[in-house]
Amino acid sequence: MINCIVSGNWARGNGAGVYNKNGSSPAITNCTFNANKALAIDGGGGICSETGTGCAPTITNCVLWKNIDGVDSEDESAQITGPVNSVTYSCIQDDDPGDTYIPFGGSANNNIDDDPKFDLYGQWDWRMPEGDAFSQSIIPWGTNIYSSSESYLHYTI
Ligand SMILES: [Ca+2]
Ligand SMILES: [Ca+2]
Repeated sequence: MINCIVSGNWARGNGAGVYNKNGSSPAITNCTFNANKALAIDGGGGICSETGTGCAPTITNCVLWKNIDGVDSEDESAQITGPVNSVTYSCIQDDDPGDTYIPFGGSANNNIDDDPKFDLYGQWDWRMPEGDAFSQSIIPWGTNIYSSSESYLHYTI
């Protein structure tokens, strides 16, 4: 799954954006998950992977922001829950964005938890401010075969 925006989905249970079951272990790269809602508590509004069946997604260079689970929770488990292979070069919202705790290995995995500051949030536009240090900090220039400096200067996808 490459260069996708996943937004505005709703699930009665787990995994509103992506729900991995039965060992599904996709590579999810250059994707933005925003405003997906799973009603289950800690149900992974953005990405949920079933426990105990070998699911292990590899999540790279993704933004997971303002996904919701349970009763309007926007914590870490609302963004990604369940087993993963790895989460790297990504922005993941948690209870305290911008503090020293950063989900999924933090800075050692090149993850951040800062507000991506979508330019026109709520207007189906996920661009980030031009030249913002944020976008440059999570996008691995020169090592990401799916991106070019031209198209990724302004877009998270
Ligand atoms: Ca939660
Ligand atoms: Ca934090």
